[in-house]
Formats: sequence, C-alpha cells, structure tokens
Amino acid sequence: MTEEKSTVRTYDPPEDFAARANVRDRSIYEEAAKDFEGFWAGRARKLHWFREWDEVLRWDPPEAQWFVGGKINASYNCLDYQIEQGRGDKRAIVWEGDEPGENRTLTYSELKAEVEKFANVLKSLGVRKGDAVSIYLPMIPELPIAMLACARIGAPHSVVFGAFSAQSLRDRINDCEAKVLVTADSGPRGGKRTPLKANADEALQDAPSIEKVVVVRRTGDAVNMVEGRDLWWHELMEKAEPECPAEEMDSEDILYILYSSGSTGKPKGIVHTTGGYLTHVNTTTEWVFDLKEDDVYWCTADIGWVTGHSYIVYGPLSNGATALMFEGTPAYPANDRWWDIIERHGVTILYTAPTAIRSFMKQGTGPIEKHDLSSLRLLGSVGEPINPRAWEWYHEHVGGGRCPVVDTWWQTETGGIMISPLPGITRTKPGSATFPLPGIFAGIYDEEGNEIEGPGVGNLVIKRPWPGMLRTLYKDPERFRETYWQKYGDVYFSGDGARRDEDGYFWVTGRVDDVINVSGHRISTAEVESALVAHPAVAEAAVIGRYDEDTGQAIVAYVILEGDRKGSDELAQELRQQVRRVIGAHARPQEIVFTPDLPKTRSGKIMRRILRSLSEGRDDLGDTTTLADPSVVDSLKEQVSASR
Ligand code: 6R9
Repeated sequence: MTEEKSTVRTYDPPEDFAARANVRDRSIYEEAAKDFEGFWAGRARKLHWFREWDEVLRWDPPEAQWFVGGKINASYNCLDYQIEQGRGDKRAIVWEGDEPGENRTLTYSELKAEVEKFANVLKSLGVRKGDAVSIYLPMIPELPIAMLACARIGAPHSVVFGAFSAQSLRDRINDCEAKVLVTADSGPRGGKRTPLKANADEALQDAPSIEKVVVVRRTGDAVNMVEGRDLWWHELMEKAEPECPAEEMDSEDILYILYSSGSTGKPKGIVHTTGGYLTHVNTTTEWVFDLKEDDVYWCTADIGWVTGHSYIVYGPLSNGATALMFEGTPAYPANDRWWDIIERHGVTILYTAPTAIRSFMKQGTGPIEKHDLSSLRLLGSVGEPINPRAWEWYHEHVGGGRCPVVDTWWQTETGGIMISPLPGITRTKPGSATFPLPGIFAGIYDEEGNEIEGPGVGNLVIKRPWPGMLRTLYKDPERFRETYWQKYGDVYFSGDGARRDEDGYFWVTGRVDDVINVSGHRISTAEVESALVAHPAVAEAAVIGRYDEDTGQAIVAYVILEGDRKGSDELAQELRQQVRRVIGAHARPQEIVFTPDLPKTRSGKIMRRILRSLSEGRDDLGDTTTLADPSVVDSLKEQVSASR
C-alpha cells in the first residue's frame, strides 16, 4: 500500500501497554538471528511433547522437516495440557449464535469431554490414523470439536468453508479422498440459512470415498437422511465412550489439509503438519496478540479459512485462551452487532480484516458510539493490505486511540503470522506490516533473484525455512515445487510484492499477479486503490488492468462512494487527479466505474479476475462459485455498459 505521504504518522506503543507486554526486549530479534534453530527449539519446548525431537530442522529444499523424531499431539496441547496447568474451569470457547443472546460456553474440561467423545465416534465409524475427514459446518462449537477430535486420533481434517457450493465441496472431498464427512442440517447467517446437508447430498453424488456422514442438528430444518450412510451427531454422541487418549503423532504427521481460496483453476491442497505448525501458531498468538490469562480474544474470521484454523483454534487454545466464536454477520440484526458483542462479552483483543473495517467506515461512527468498547486493548488486521486511512479509522474509532494496531502479513501457505509489529516494541506506520517476526527471515528479491537490500521494491520472499511452512501440496509435489520454489531455488516465493522503505519497514503491495503494466510502468493495483480510498468521497476501490492496444494495459477503477454520494464526470476527473497526485500521471485510471458493490470471495477478497472480464466486455466470467454474492455481477454489468 502506498504511504499517502502527506499524512504519514507513526505510532509508538502506549507506555503502559509496553510496560506489561509479553515481548518487551528488542534483543529477541538478534537472538533469533544468531541461532534460529535453537530459537525455535526453545519455543517448541513450551508445548507438551510425548518425546523430544532428535533434530530441530532437516532442510532438503524444498522439503523441510521440523523437530524430527519428536512425538506430539495438537489436541492434547489444546486440551489436556491446559487442564494440567489449572485451566479446566476456564472458558475455552465462548460462542455467540446468529441471533443475539444465543450463547454457549465450553470450559477446557467440557471441550475436552466433547472432543474425546467425538474422537471415539470417528473411530467407531472406521476412521484410522492417516484417514482424511472433511468438515462442512457453520461457525458452531461442533466445528472446533470435530477438528480437535480428528487431531486427537491422527486423522487429517479438511475443513470446507460453510458457504462453498456443492461442486466446491465435492472437489475438495475427492482430492483428499475423505472417508467421513461432518456437516449440519443447515447453517444460519445473517438471518438466512445455507442448506448444508442438501449441498452435501449433491456433492456426494460423485464422491465415492465417503462412507459415513455425520449430521449436526443446528436449525431443525428437514433433511434427507440416507439409510446406512447418514447419522445424527447427537445420537452418536449419546452412545459414545467418554475417554479417548490422544495418539502420539510424529511431529511431521499431517495435521490438516486446507484448500486455498480465490484463485483460478484447481484448488491447492495446502498441507500442514503437527509439531512445527503448532510451535509457530502458539508463539505468534502469544507475541503478536500479547495474549494474557484474562483476555477475551475475538478473531472474526471463519474457521473455514486459515485465519480461523490458526487464530481461533490452534493458536489461542494451545495458549489456554478464551476465544470468542461468532456465527453471524456484522449487519444482523442491526449494523452495530459487532460492537454489541464486544461490549457484552468484554472482548479485549479484536482481529479482523480491512474489508470489514472499510465497510464500517461507510456507515460512519454512529453504530460504534452506541456501545462501550473500553474493554478493547489490542486490534489486529489480516487478509489484504490495509490502507492507511482505514488503519487510522480503526485505531481512532474502534480502539479509542489507545490500542496498538497489528497489521499481520501471512498466507495459508505460511501457516502463521510472518510479518507484523510486536505491539509492545514496534513503532507502527499505518499501512505497513512493519518487520518480519523474530525467527522469520523475509526479504525482497528482483525478478533475476538478486536480493534488494535497503529501500526498494520487488517480490516478497522467505529466505529460511520456518516451522509453520506448508510441507507440500496434497498429492501434487510437482505443483508445490513449481509454484513456490522454482523461481528462487531454496528461497520461498510468496507471490506478493513488497517495498522496503528508508527505515526498513515492509509495505506489502498485494499479489504480484495483480500488477498492471502500463506502457512499461509497473503499477500495483493495491497502490492505486490506496490512492483512491485516500480521497474523502471514496469508501472502497478495486483496480484492474484491461487489455489496451496502445499501452499494453490500461487501468480501470471500480469505485464505491461514501454514504449517498453520487458519481459524476467531475468526480471521476477529480479521482484521476488524486491518483496522479499520490502516485504519478502514469497511474491515472483510464476509466472509473462507480458501483454500489464489488464482487468478493466469502473471505472478503476482491475477485479482480471477474472485474477484468467485465471491463473487457467478455461474457464468460469463468468460475463464479466462490462469490459471496453473485447478484453483484449482474448489477456491475449494467454499470459497466452504462459507463460506456
Ligand atoms: C492469512 C490470509 C494470503 C494473501 C497474501 C496477501 C494477502 C494477507 C496481508 C496481506 C497485505 C497483510 N494478505 N494479509 N496483504 N497485508 N497484512 O489472508 O491467508 O487467504 O492465504 O491470503 O492475502 O496477498 O498473499 P490467505
């Protein structure tokens, strides 16, 4: 993201926060750099191991093994080990349903009891160590229960986001050849219901590996139960044996497979293993969120995405945290729902995405002002570059100016947070994820593979292995090699671009595949977007490169205006000027399309591929099944033809 140079301001950690922070000593960076294997081994020792490893790291690029020979179980670490440390009666999960006031709380002991029973259910259905289990559930406690039950018996889970279509579910089940599917009758969100079981039935018409389907009764909606295949969760749980000791897993056994979102073609089955992954998410949760015993921590992501895996389930629970889990949407039943939840549950740490923040900005501060948000002490951001104006708004209006903001860069592939401020140490610059965490060695490379030292722009890479890294793409090691390692050998290619400024801060500019080339000038869509949203009339912008005979590509900007502002030729002109002012004349959009909405994946990422097709007048929009709201496309088609 561009710095919006005229307004750049830095923020030091508040003194009282810094004085009590989990990480206070800067020497941690040096210590980690001196001996990064020893450093991570020290972190791994904070977990429970049945047997310690023989070797910290075996690195045969691109294959990494961490804590070789170590025996560990993720479910044991998230449950038994917490109870051993006296957290049996502490709340592990505080669940809030789609309807306000619909709550459920599970202490660590209660969660463990449920997990053990469901682990026995899975065993009784024939699931053995190494068998994959697909999970297609709404945001209900049964989702982490099912995941931890899989982890307990060594069955890799593959969670499929509850709003994915039947076709997407089928592809994912077939790719990992899951034996059992766990789903629900239907999933309520924002007052509407997703027919999960009906989707599952459709998916299962062509998913031969599935032997049994376990169905959670969430809403009571009528469903079709197939004799001999489909079983009710509650009936199985009633009969289940209560005790199920955790399997001793090899550090490198697969913990889960998660299919990556939003890109074209076949989804990538990203594989995470046990010991290294758990070490990474455990450490980063403690450091980045400054987690303390009495925190109420809320990550607003869906567990169907990696953010939920790492920072609702494995990171917080392996730290003994109280994690809030919310089934609904920010707008239901009213647009102050999140602020109501924060006030009612006394949330202290909030971790969310820039797209949510920008949608709140559009509504103004009214909904926030109705609530007391003074419990909050730390704010996090993830998923895309956060533009400085959204950062500032988040800091001022949600955080009341007193909470550090951590902008965390990472990917499904990295397993956990890689670049982020440490809230008690780092001076932040709005829009910058700041520095790689201790023990993480990020760099910037040019196209030829030369490292750009000092200020400069290039591809964001990771130079040394890290514990949470993906180990492979499921059953496709060749694609793993090509996608991430072919470009730079033993250095990981992230697919993102980044700039380092004069002070050494990293500014992640977005996917390098979203780079536009206009007359030989490389322009980042994220940079143009940031320039546009810095204009007071603009709430959100998405920029794409359209094929252009003269210049190679031309920039088209789709713009959502603040409040009830209307688009006009004058305003379009003004916005072009704005981009010229912030970046330069070469980055001025050729066309500006005013639109009430943008096509997004359900995790909030703008689907630029669809915008590109639309602006090039192509009728074939490719795969649109991952769209959060398909009707957006039709209204955009009208806008585009009207603007011609
Ligand atoms: C965790 C997650 C990964 C991609 C990543 C990058 C973008 C995520 C970001 C960010 C700038 C941040 N991204 N966090 N860009 N600043 N703080 O989102 O995983 O769904 O795999 O997406 O998201 O482009 O490459 P995933």
